[in-house]
Amino acid sequence: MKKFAMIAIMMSIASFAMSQNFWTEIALPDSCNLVNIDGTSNGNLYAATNNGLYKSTDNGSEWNLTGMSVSCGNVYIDENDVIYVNHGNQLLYSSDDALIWNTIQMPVDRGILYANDSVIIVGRLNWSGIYISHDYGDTWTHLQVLVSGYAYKIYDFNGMLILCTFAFNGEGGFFLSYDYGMTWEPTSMNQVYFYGTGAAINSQGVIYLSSSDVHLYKSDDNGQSWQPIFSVYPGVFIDIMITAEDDIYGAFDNTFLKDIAPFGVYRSSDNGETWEYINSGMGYDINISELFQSSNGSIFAYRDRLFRHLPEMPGDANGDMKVDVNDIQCIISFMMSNIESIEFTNADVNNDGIINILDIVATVNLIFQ
Ligand SMILES: [Ca+2]
Ligand SMILES: [Ca+2]
Repeated sequence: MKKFAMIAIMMSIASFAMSQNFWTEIALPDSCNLVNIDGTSNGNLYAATNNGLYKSTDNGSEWNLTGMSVSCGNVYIDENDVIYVNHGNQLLYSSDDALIWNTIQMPVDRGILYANDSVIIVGRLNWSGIYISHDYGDTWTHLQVLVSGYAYKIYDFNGMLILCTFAFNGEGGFFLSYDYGMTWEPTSMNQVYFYGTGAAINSQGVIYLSSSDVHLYKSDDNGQSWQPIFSVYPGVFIDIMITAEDDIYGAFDNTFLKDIAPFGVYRSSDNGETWEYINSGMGYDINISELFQSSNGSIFAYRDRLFRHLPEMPGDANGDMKVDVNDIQCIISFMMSNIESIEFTNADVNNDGIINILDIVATVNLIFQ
């Protein structure tokens, strides 16, 4: 207690001012190469890496290795919170938050694209077709919907599946399925040397597609017709995401080198007509290939490095979406060393642009409110 009082006195004369950043970088576990992140409806996050599957229960601030300690191709979590991870030609799944795992033999050494109650589709980054099973892997059907492209991602928008494929010496683009993957039909965006990279749907049911073309495409009739959006478009988005407020986020990396705009994240608040570069806290020319929004509304952007943007919660200095004693510890660490990452806007509880002892007092008040 005496020590704490000393620290408090020291800190009362020191304070740290900083402008508000949109992004906070999150440290990944040592020597991990991140493949992708997905989350369950309770807010837990899972990261597939070369070292295994990591879990975060505090909104990404800390990651711990699960029992799945083999290299993971990618992680996919379905709408029933069943977690799927692939390792070689094994597909492993858990229905209890990654405690117990079951094994499915896949017909290919490739990642998972899609799962729901009765359907599993595998063959991510596989150019000889995708495979579908209705019996948890006892039997597989080979769907040669794309003989010259890489299947990259599948999105499910109210029962319409969108398959994004990368051209591979041939045709790439988007395929649609209205029967949960049994049959697929090409769209008007299927061409040679064409990459379908991402899809997202807004609150009005309008679907947006990102591609290697110079435009986004959108459909307001559930995929029956598509219109290019001729916008001041900064580059080729490798992923897009739409928030509940209908802000569109685009991830831009150096996969397509014809682009000259800075790499990173862009945002449009006018349905894709104009875009702004969202890089504060991230820097310039950071390659971002994936965007993800957790069930509590936090936005994550990553490729080699992981960044997070939080919904505001005054007092939540460490960004775990709770206000407790750990946030006071976080503010103290930040003030003492100025090294610990901090959610500045949340930590600046009294909103005066600096982090000091007054914010610790205000945080204590929030905890005991
Ligand atoms: Ca917190
Ligand atoms: Ca303050």
